[in-house]
Amino acid sequence: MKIIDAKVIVSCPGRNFVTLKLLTDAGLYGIGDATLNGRELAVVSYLQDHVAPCLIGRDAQQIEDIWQYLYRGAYWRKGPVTMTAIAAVDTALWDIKAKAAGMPLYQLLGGKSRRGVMVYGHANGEDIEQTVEQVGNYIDMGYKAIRAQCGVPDLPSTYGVSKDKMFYEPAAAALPAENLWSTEKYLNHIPSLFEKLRQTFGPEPHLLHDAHHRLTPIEAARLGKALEPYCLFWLEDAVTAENQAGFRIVRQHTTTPLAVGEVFSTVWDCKQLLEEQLIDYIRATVVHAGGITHLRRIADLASLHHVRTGCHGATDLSPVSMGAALHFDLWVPNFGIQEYMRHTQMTDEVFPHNYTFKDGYLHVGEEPGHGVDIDEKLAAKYPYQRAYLPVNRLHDGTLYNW
Ligand code: GCO
Ligand code: MG
Repeated sequence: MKIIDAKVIVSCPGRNFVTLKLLTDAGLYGIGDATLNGRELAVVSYLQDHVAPCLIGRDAQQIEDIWQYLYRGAYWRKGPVTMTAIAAVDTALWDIKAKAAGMPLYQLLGGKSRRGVMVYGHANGEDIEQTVEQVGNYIDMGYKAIRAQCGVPDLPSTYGVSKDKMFYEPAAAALPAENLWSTEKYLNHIPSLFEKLRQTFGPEPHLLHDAHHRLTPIEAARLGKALEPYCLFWLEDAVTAENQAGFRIVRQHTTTPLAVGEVFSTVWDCKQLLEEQLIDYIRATVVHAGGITHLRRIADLASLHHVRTGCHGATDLSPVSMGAALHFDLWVPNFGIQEYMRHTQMTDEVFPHNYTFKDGYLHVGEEPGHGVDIDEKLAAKYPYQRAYLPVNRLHDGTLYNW
């Protein structure tokens, strides 16, 4: 079964998405997500100019060989642009293989390890009261797990807090917005949010929080300790992880479970974190970590060290990523949780899909493949719009982590 065409489709139904469609001479096609928030066109060029010419004529069934060809064969390894491009090819090839086999993708991976995929939603508010109300809404919708983010007094905008409560979207179609950040104000405020959440909702709902790489290891340790009485499911991205050894300090001080890795692109980004058991959940996902083929290797290493998966699932990952991740989640033995931010109706229409939400779980359909398609005609109606994530500065103007 030969690959005869590789189409890169850019569409902006409210936000930018890059999609790869691989077509074969057997009449089957596969779809992969290639979206890298704020750097979308770099992946488009990587795919169109450098990858597509090498794919034409290759056997679409040789997923592993093609993966190695694109990773080892490129000489320049790793990095988010490369690994997102490889992920798109890999996801499309798994889609084709599953369609050829007449099976939903999870069957090819080894079948279901669970009945459904537990997901967490995003509740956020400008203050504690509003956030508590939003968490309540998610509980009413049936969610078992909710991430809670809250505005910080005296900071005009805070990561994770949006005007539109259901569809949080941090990228904006302009040059990067500049936000103000104060770790001191944040650390003084956040524990009271979780105190209030536990008082209101009791011990049952899983509560999560994302510190979005804003803390140093010792600050993260302080936050983890302060949150211990409220038994979080996880504290996410407390510290940037370029220096993996930095997590040792956090780990030594707190029993709050730690999650990290939405920006990781290979197993090398988390090798030490996993081998030293410095984290509890690995956030790498299909689209940014080299596709199903590589994510499986990360999950296998994680499982040796008691680390479970918690795939990134923000709205800047297209429904194609979500569909593929759900098949992965259904199979992976050391599954933890899946992030699920709902896409807008406009996005859902461009990407028809068969996954459905019920009682806090997502379920995939039984159609062959990963179950997500692209409506190319509709996609063409929404041309690319340059957009960026914000940047952060401290009070004195120093550029900080966003
Ligand atoms: C999350 C993330 C996102 C990211 C976004 C950046 O936990 O969902 O932190 O909100 O900011 O995916 O591209
Ligand atoms: Mg995050």
